[in-house]
Order: sequence, then C-alpha cells, then structure tokens
Amino acid sequence: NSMLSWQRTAYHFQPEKNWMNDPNGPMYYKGWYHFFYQYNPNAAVWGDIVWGHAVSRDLIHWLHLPIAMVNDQWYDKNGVWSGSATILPDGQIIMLYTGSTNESVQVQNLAYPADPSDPLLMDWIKYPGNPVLFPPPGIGYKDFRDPTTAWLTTEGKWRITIGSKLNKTGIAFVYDTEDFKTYERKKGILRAVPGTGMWECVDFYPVSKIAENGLNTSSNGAEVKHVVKVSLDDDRHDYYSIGSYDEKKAHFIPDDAKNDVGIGLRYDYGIFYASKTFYDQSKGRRVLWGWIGESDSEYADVTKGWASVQSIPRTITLDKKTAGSNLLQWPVAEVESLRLRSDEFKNLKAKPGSVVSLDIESATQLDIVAEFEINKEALEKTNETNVEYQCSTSGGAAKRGALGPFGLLVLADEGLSEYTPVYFYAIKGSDGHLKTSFCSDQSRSSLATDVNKQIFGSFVPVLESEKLSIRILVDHSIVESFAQGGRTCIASRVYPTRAIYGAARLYLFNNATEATVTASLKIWQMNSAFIRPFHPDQKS
Ligand code: DQQ
Repeated sequence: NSMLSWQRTAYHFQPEKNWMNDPNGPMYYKGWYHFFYQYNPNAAVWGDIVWGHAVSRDLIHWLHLPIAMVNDQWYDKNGVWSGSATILPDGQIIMLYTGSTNESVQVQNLAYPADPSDPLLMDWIKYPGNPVLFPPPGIGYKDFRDPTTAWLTTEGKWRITIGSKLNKTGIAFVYDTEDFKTYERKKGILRAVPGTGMWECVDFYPVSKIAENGLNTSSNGAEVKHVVKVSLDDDRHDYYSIGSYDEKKAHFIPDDAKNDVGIGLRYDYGIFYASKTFYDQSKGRRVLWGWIGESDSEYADVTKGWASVQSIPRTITLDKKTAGSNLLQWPVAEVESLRLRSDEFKNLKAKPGSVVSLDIESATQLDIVAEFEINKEALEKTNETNVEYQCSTSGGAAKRGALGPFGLLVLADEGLSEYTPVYFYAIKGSDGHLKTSFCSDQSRSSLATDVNKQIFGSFVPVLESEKLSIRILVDHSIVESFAQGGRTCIASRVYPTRAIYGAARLYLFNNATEATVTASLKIWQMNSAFIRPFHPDQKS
C-alpha cells in the first residue's frame, strides 16, 4: 500500500514484505556477514516461521538470499524457531535452533551448511538424527527454547545454555557436548531468578574489563566479566546482568544483586527484543542485533504488508568509566558510511520554555550528535527534591521541571501537530547531586489513533566531568537514541502522518523552567542503504 510507504525505513534491515521477528545465527564467514531471522513468508503477522537469510559486506548494505530453512520436518513442523551459530576453530559452522514439533514440543536441532566452500551459505542440511535435545523432565514441553552460541570449557568440551522456566522462575539450563549431537546436562544451572517467567533468547558472553575490543565467546580469565541477557516473555524486554562465571559449577553470579538476570538493566528502554550478539572475528568486536517490532495496529501491518525492522547493529563493550556497572552500546562504525551533507550548530542557547528550529535540508533520514550544558546559575540555584522522576510516568516532555526536559523534537512538522521529543530531565537530589533521566515521548508523535504512544526511558549515569550527550538515528518510522555514549538506549517506532518526507523538521527544545541550555549539534543527512532482492544469476 503506497499510502503507507513512508513508514518503510531507508537504512534499517527489513525484508521486502511480510513478518519478521528475532535475529538468528548472526556470524561473519569468508568475508560476509550472515544474518538469519524469524520470518513468515505468507503474511505480515507472526506464524509459519522459517529462517530468512541475508548477507552483507559491512552490516549496512544487504543482499536478500533464499529462505535458509523451512518447517519441513516433524521436529520443526510448527516452526523453525530461534537459534545461534558457533564457528569451530577449524572453521566448521554449527547451527543450533529450536523446532516446534508437529505436537508443539520445543526441541533443539542441529543444522550445518551443505557446502562450506560457498561463502553465501545458501544451502543448509538438517542433521538426520534430530532432535538432539528434548525438554528435561519436569519442564513444560513449551518452555525450552533458543539455544545459544557454544563456548569452550577448559576441559575442551562445548557448552551451551537454553532458557526455560519452572513455575514463575526464569531459568537457564547448561549442557556440555563434544559433537553437538549428544549432550550432557550439567547439574548446575547458569542462573534462576524467581518472578521473571520464561527466559527467551538467552545470550551469554564475555566482555573485557580493560580492553575496548570484543571477546570471542570462549574467552575467560581474570580480565573478563560475563554478561547474561534474557528476553522476558512476560514483559517483552531484554534485560542484562554483568557478573562472574564459575565454570566448574556452570553458574553465573551477578556483581550487583539489584541487577540480577531479568530484573535490573535493560539493553534498551523502548522497543527492542529477542536480541543476540555475535563475535565479529574480522574486526575484533562483539555486535548486538535486536528485533524492533511495530507499535501500530495489526490491521495497519496487514495493510502495509510488512512488520518489524532490525536495529542498526550495535557494538557492545563494558563501560570502564562507571567501573563496569553497565554496558555501552553504539551503532557500528559502518553506519557512518551513509553520512552525506552535514549541518553544524555551535553553542545554541535555548532559554526556559523555548523551541528553536534547526534549519536543515530534510529530516527523515538523519544521524544526529548533540551535546548539552545547563547554565551554572540554574544548577546552583535549583533546590529540587523530586527524586521520583520516571520517564514513563512523570508526564513526558510537556511536564516542566527546573532542570528539564530539554532535547530534540524529531520527526516534527512545521505547526508542531506531530513531534517526538528525545530529552534529558535532571533532578537535584537532597545530596546536591544531579540524577538524570533520558526519555523518548511518543505521545504526540502521530495524529493517527491506532498507534501506541507510550513514553520510554530510564536513568542515565553522568559523570561530574561529562556534558550531556545524545546520538540519534532517525529513519522514517524508527528513532534509535543513545545517551552518554550508549549507557542508556531507546528505540521507538513512530508513525507521523504530516511530518513525512519534505515536511519533516527538527527542533531543539527546552521545556525547563530554570535551566538555560547551551547545545552544540552536528546533523548528517543519511543516504539509503542498498537492501537488494535476490536474483538467481547474482550468486557471486
Ligand atoms: N521467538 C521465537 C522463539 C523465541 C521467540 C519464535 C522470541 O524461538 O522464544 O518465533 O521472540
């Protein structure tokens, strides 16, 4: 439907049509990034799930390939569900995925490339001895899915973890294997956290305490911390925990009990689910993919003929400046190759209650980098004690406080009938310290009535010496925002009806009552990525 075509993104990954959900089996192989995804070839709603497949040289421009795996076996009749790739030291590729059987039992299956010399990995073979794992005794047959990438134990075995639940306790089982065909379940469990429900798409990986590069999934040692990520089926968000991994006990212990698995920190405070990392051995980095669904109605999805995009892949590192208490996520450097002309604004002053138009050519495909400073007088004078501020419940960008909100209005129209504020809101605690929130308010994002208009966000750590900083990627119907170098991230889907194409504008706003804000910005127009359909003659 061409009426809705402005909602298609220009540089985020999405199939040509129909429904997409979780990222699957991402990896780098023989010069190509491979991306598989949960895909419904028949409709723009979830169902009939197979593995879509695309390849890229740079994680930005993509070539769609034929479907990699379809639901043609009894053990995956009800869906070829999520899974992960492991590249063995000799270059062999192991793919493990969940099959929903003809009786809807969740089992784990093994697959491998038919021709490892084909860099595009077009054809896949399912192991004739599938399934390789059934739900353990006492576990619901629909509560056992999404095997991880395997990592090596010091004994030289391969180890994986698989999410599940026991009543309302989320749990991750651990298995060791030598050949990926037979498995031994470890007595220890990776982690179990009461009240968190089913753990989908568990991810487990090391991060370096000292280096900026990413680590191979098997890395371990004194300079390493481990991360467990779970996707909570009950609240549809991805939570991570940083801590220590005890190999002997096959057990993970969080550094901070408040941030245990599934209860504390989130990768993203907007729409971002079923994510998965992989180690990119070509660039020595760990890269995160996340599924960003729609927040319009199912009827609208069917009408437009497609649903969901993927995040711009994000590199993941441990934040050394906050003593490793959070991760940093940042769009892969390759996205900067799409930057075209830029406009720069230096030291713009925004008085309390002001909106400043930023005169740029077009505002639907942008990469924005901005820094903000609150004037000293306001910081000293203010004596606010409202320490209860929460982005989602404190009134959004319209609610004025002494030191916030201020930030940008993206995907806005001239008359401000539609706009999406991405902003900071600072509170001065009784101890004199600032506590800063980073939010995205969708409540005025569209005149349409059938779209979700929640307000997203959370706290963001800001060090004494730091300015406030934002990076925003705007791409028609998606806004991905990163505060303080990626400590707090928010992805949102917005569906403007007026702020589209040439009518879209960008504004600086300051809705604080006391703070005067000085802002410096650089704004790039973004090129569209080539995301090309497959033609059989296009094989190499
Ligand atoms: N999506 C897959 C499951 C996974 C869920 C099915 C998470 O394997 O648990 O499409 O979105």
